[in-house]
Amino acid sequence: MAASLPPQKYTRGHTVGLVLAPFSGGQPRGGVEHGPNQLLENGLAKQLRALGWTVEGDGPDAMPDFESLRPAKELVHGILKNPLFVSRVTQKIHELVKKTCAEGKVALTLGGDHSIGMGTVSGSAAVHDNLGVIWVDAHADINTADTTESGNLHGCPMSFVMGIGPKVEAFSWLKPCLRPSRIVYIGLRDVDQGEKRILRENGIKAFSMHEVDKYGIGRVMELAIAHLGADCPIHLSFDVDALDPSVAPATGTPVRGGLSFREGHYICESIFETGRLVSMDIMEVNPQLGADHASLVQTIQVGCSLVRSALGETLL
Ligand SMILES: [Mn+2]
Repeated sequence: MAASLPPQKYTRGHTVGLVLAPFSGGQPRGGVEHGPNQLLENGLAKQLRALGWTVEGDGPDAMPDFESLRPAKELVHGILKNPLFVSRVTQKIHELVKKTCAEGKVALTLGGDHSIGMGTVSGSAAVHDNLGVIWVDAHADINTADTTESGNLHGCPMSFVMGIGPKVEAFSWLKPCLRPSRIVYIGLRDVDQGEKRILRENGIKAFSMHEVDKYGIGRVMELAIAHLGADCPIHLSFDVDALDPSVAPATGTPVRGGLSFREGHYICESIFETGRLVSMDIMEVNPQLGADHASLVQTIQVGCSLVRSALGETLL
């Protein structure tokens, strides 16, 4: 089908390379590893093709088996859970995202828990100079091995890609690849004390729900994109828990007072309009959580529609 999509500045043509990340080792709840399969079963690839994209990576044998990467013996680093397992999986994802971006495609990673962001951000940054990251989340996910109170690595990806905090031996492959000035947060409302200090000390731009309420999402996106600069490639990492639990209930760490359905979609639409989206994550869809089947279906459908909006679907 002929693409009516406008040209994208940093990619060649209109090809999406899917990176499937059925992984839950960065947090304690089972189920989130089924996120990619559920998003695909809901027709995500077909929906993107209908928008004019060529979609790769959804073949019958595409789903990777990360269990084979589980180490027989874990490394110990304080209270961190599964550091070696998370390291091996995120390194694999890093390689897949890097390869996809190097081929001039948009890398779309379907999670899985947000520890996967270590691989996606670093993989995209390995190809795209001056990458700007828009991290849409209820949480800052910027704890270090020192500040984490849970030991769950899905709360740590940002500090790991920035290279702040103590070195963790298991992650020797992960080199610092993101400066604080290249990050914008949107949707924060549940930030740990240690994380608040890190955000402050590093001068990281963050639009919490307070700023979304105050300025409106339109102004927030203008400011967010202006902060990153008018001409940089953009990585969007969208944790569905950024949305209000009434919009996306089937997720591991829901926090009330979140983004509305439209605010979430507006974020995606305005990033597509820049023509500079080079990679995207949709994370923390957990089909085993949520009160009933309807909340599961609702969450998966909203995950798909966020991706469509980021890849050019418009209301008119
Ligand atoms: Mn997150």
